[in-house]
Amino acid sequence: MSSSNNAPAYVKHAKLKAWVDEMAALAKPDSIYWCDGSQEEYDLLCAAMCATGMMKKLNPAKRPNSFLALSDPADVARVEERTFVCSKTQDQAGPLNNWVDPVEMRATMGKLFDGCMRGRTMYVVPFSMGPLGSHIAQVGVELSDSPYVAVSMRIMTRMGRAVYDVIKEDGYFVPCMHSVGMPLIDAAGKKIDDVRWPCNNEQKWIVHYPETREIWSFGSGYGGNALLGKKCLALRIASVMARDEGWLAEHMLILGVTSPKGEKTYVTGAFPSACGKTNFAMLVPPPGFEGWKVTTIGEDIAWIKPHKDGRFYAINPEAGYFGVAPGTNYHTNQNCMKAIEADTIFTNVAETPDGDVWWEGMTDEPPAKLTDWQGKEWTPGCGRPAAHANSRFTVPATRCPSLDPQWDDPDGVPISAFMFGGRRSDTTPLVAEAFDWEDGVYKAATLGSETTAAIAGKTGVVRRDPMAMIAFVGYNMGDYFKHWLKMGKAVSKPPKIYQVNWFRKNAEGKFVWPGFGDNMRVLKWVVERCQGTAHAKATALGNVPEFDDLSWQGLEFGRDKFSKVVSIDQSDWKQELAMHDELFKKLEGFVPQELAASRLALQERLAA
Ligand code: O2Y
Ligand code: MN
Repeated sequence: MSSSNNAPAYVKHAKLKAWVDEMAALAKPDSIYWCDGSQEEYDLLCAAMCATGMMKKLNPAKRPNSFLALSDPADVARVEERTFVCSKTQDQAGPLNNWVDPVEMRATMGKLFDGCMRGRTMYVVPFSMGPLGSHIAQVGVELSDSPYVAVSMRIMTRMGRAVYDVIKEDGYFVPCMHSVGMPLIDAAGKKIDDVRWPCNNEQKWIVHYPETREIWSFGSGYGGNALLGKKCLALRIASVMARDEGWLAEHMLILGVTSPKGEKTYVTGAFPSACGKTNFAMLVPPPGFEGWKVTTIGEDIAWIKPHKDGRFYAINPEAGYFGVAPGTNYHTNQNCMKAIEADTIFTNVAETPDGDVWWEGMTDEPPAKLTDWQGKEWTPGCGRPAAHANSRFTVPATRCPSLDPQWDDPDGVPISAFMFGGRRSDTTPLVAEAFDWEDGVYKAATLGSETTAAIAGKTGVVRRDPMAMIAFVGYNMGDYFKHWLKMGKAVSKPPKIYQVNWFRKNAEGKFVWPGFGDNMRVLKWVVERCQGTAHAKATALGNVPEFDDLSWQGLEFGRDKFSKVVSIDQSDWKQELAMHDELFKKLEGFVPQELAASRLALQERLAA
């Protein structure tokens, strides 16, 4: 095994090299490869994976410079039940996180990682979450025995040699240790044959140590479990940094809206899974909105800091998109479809006979024949989905036609509004503006969304997902609410807070609101509210638009339909408040009293 004295001369960070040595001594890889992030390196790693069968090059005439990877059928999504926040005490992790004593967890990890990279290469992957050198950015270094992780990190983060110029000799970095958990040589020295997608289906552990800001991930090579810059660093560990340092690390898209007059307004949006977050981030304004433009800063995560001008400024810590393929098409998300026309790694989608990709919802008619996400022959009507419901594309942000010119600005962009949206067939209106910061935090904290079959196997069950962060807060959710309340006072001009719901249904079970590009009608109203030019009516739930407050050019949507998407039903809200109470019960002893007061005020407004 090599030691990190094979580190390139440009790596001057002694502590980093010592850590790499220590981890290599534990995991015992055959070799260590220091990623420089170059195009040549990316091409070589992809070619090597094509040679082993881990990836397949797609037809360059159809999908230039793009690849398809098919995972193990049991390694297809984040594993929330195997995700741990190992703070010193269980109360620090809170009732909504899995917790194991860090001393016990370190012993478990030590055993699992001992020799887990035998026969493999350990890749040293330096990355920056956020523009290189930005005061809002953070550096991480991931050690991984997966070349798929190395190339994906190059797309998803600012990965490579320039990161060492940021941390120089002793700069801070978050250590991220990852193994697929399948050595190629066993403890007795016997060789084990590799497989197309190595992983460990007996042992999967996604572990965070918030006090020491470390991440250890074992057993999975997929997405959020393995690309440790994303959910592990940019949300769970960053949420702890943000609490300690006075900022916000949020599961939010960031978009810019330019009006025909050229005024630019940035808003963020937090949405649980299956609420069309990527589509909203890349929205194309509908006919009738000529002169309006929506641009994308990010589609998943926002780091938001108070700025000296009294506003919050946000960056997207990522540099690429790891989006869900099924349902994406030129109608639902034209910008995204254009982005993934080239330079994309697809995972677990189906392959067409001519070497292109396909997934459910990509076209009205499925192709006559495909190879499905498990490599089996597929025909329409065969009874199986062609692509996995959580199949993904990994694509550089720079390919997105709606990319905002300031997406890479190290200072971030000023935020005027925070939008929180769930998928609700009833109860919550199309849009409601919070009366004040506390009311907004209450709305965000009690955010609920209905499950979909693709996500949960069961449709229509409302799950509470505070701030869309239930799976991503690296500490106690009650303390996170307190932090949010405090952050409202950290700036003199806090953003307005909105609750939105694109998914109201009528008595026949059909969606009433057209959604997609037509969400622009709500977005325009939000922007105009921020500018102080739009009217609203006060209701028990907040300030809502009246019919004439929204622009209806290009859409036939009468007052009748409008009243259906904004109506407030007393009995629905009785149930809703009871569900809020269930969440607060789970967090008993940790919920800030301001939220209890907001709960009471809401009940009184509803009764009035
Ligand atoms: O299943 C995974 O590993 C990915 S989950 C994911 C990916 C991109 C953006 N958001 C999410 C999420 O779960 O919120
Ligand atoms: Mn997400």
